[in-house]
Amino acid sequence: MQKFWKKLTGRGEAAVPSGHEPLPPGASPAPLRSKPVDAALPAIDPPLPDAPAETVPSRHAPLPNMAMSMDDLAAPAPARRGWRERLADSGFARSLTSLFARNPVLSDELLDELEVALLTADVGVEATRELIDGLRRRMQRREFADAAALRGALRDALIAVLEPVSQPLEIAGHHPFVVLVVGVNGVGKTTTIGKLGRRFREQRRSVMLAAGDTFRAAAVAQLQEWGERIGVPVIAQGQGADSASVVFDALQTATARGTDVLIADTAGRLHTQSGLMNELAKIRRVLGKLDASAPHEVLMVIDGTTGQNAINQVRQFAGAVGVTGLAVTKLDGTAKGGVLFALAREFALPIRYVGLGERADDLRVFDARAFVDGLLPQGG
Ligand SMILES: Nc1nc2c(ncn2[C@@H]2O[C@H](COP(=O)(O)OP(=O)(O)O)[C@@H](O)[C@H]2O)c(=O)[nH]1
Ligand SMILES: [Mg+2]
Repeated sequence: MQKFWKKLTGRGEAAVPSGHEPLPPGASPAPLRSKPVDAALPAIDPPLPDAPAETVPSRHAPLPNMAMSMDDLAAPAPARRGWRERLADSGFARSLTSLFARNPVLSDELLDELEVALLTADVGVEATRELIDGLRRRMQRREFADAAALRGALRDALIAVLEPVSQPLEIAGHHPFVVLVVGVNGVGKTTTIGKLGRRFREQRRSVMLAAGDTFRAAAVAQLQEWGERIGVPVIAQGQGADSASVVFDALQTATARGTDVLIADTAGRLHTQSGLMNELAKIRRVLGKLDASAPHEVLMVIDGTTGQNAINQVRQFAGAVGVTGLAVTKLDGTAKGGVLFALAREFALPIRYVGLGERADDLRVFDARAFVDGLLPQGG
């Protein structure tokens, strides 16, 4: 650790990119289109009968915590951009690219700088030590002919950490399949629900959303806006309603209508932390009254820029509601994306999805190889 801090305050700082450098010549950000996604999606659900608890939203004013308009967010990208393209701008990828460019020759400095890069990207002390010790041993045994060979070994070692947790969410065996989405405020729960709903719609599944974050009025409106965009019903009772009763109603309605997937939003912040954990536990309990196997997935959303604090968050939510899968958002542009490795090592929970941007199609099924290859410089 001492070495790490020395490096950070010394020349090792060069390994930490600003994340705000201009795009390289020739690179252009993908153009944004503002075609509403409903137009592109086939109508799947029959017209819905009026239900008392269901809010069918009309137009909403722009929502406060959204960086772009809903049209931009929900519009499909002209072409699905690759992982490498989305991750290349991330601080983690930049730091790895720069350290291999500065150290073309195999050396102890290269390994030292790599250690700093991993720690800075929040891979975590333990996971970093294991990775670096393994590489150092192999280097001492002269297994690597050059820096490219070491980079190849690093790639394999990073993939080996993530491959076991690269387990996609299978929506099968339950009808409706209930996904309870949890996580602290602002991590991207509601956005991820919108993106997920759209994904399931594209798979021609019927979807319903439950506005279980009743703490803030804007949270309900935000989910309703997504529902409107992706053409799926949203069950809501407005701000201040009992969130467990909203989710209970939603499961009853989804069951009655034969809906394939119910995705429930939840609060990320209440007046007290224990209040939040109690509320989530209560949602679990009431769902279980209708379907003993529900929820079938407790998907915890983590902000990839959070760093090591994500570990504490997962520990807390897993203890209170039994997390079964993770979605890590905002991996585009962050220097902290290494937290995936720390999470994999610490919890071995399946990583279902990653968010590589704010657009509707920027939610990807997690793929360990694509992720690692997106971080490492090309050519090895
Ligand atoms: N860059 C980026 N921003 C994201 C991503 N996912 C969500 N966001 C943004 O994070 C902010 C908070 O998201 P929100 O869904 O409201 O979080 P919630 O409080 O957990 O429901 C919004 O501005 C989202 O657009 C992502 O993968 N990448
Ligand atoms: Mg929300």
